[in-house]
Amino acid sequence: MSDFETTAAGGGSATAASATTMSSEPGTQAAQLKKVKKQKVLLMGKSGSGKSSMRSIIFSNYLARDTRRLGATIDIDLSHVKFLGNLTLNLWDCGGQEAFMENYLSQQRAHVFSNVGVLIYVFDIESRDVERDLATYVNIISALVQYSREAKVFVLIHKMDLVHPSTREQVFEERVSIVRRKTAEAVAIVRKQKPEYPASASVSEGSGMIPDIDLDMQLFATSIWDQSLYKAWASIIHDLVPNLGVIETQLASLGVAIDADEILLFERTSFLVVSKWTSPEGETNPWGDRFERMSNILKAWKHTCSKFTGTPRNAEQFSDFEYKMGPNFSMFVTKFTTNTYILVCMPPGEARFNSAKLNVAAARPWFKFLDGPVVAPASAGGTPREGTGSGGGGQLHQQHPQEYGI
Ligand SMILES: Nc1nc2c(ncn2[C@@H]2O[C@H](COP(=O)(O)OP(=O)(O)OP(=O)(O)O)[C@@H](O)[C@H]2O)c(=O)[nH]1
Ligand SMILES: [Mg+2]
Repeated sequence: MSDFETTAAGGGSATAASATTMSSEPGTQAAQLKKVKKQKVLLMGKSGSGKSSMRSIIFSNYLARDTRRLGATIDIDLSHVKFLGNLTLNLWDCGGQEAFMENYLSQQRAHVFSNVGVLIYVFDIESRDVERDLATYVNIISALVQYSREAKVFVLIHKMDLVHPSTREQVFEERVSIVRRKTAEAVAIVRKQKPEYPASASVSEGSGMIPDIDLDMQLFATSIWDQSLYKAWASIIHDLVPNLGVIETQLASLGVAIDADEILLFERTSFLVVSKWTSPEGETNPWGDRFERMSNILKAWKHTCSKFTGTPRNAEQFSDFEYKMGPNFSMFVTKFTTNTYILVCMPPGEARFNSAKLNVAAARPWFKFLDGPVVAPASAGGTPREGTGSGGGGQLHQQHPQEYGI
């Protein structure tokens, strides 16, 4: 088993009640919940740009400072990361030394670039040879477009901690426009070689404008030394998670039922945010980066627990975390399903808090599908909010706002 293989495999014994209750087309949804998705994820970029560091922090509980001890990756380091119960990421961490890169682009071209779901390309912002880095990037994108036209591309402008905070935004924006331009060039090269590809692109070379290319691409500024890493990786996994619509609908039902301001669902090993729900009141929160901050804080908390208990970092370090901020707000984080933790943030009030905790526990069976493919669809019941589900779920504990004494 790979060093990076997590142990979050789901039990697979869930009932389908949770999913079927919320759908207007229960048959379609139940079929969806049975699927196990595998995704080939390529992690590429120059040697020393920080690929293995990120992977180790996100999926293997490394501390940022531990990454200094990582050696250069030789050829391709392949790992299978189980994410929730029904998604496996086949992570190809491709060593970035020049000889390896040339090999991926020549002898191993079809092997490396076929059936790719996601390409994560990492640029070291401190690199001294930007032109060369960009030339390699163009070659990689050309190979990707040639073999996996549907792949999504995430470009990480990495080691941003090395740029002075006052110029970070500007440096990032400049790099974004260069990378977009180079991407358009790469796509144009492939189109020239393969004229059968539809020419929906209007490639505006040299303009610095965002060219209209049919390549799904997002760019992020990242650093292993802050929460930016979690923002980028949460976006990467977000689109890959199966049954996202079901998760979102059910989180919303739960949030409304317990009068929460916000609910976040985390994957238990990486602490990446899988899904979230925010009430209209919660939307007024001015801290736009609070999601990735919470991932970072909870991961650090987990490491602290490990340090003080002397238990391995990979072990499950806590099951409950409560924080009551006087008259401002209350929150708790609790183990939810086998593969997830849930965070609930709400207005203050002891009764409201206790009731929410009970209701979250009662709602667990409706989210069992997060732990593995659903095996036997059960008959449709009520929604978690209605508390009438027949899939082994408990009743939600209903309380009206006035009962909370607010
Ligand atoms: N300052 C800073 N250093 C980083 C960051 N990310 C990684 N590093 C450092 O960069 C060095 C190289 O990181 P690796 O993750 O081994 O690089 P790699 O891309 O996997 O390199 P190859 O395996 O050779 O392709 C390590 O010493 C890391 O500690 C970052 O965000 N900021
Ligand atoms: Mg490496």
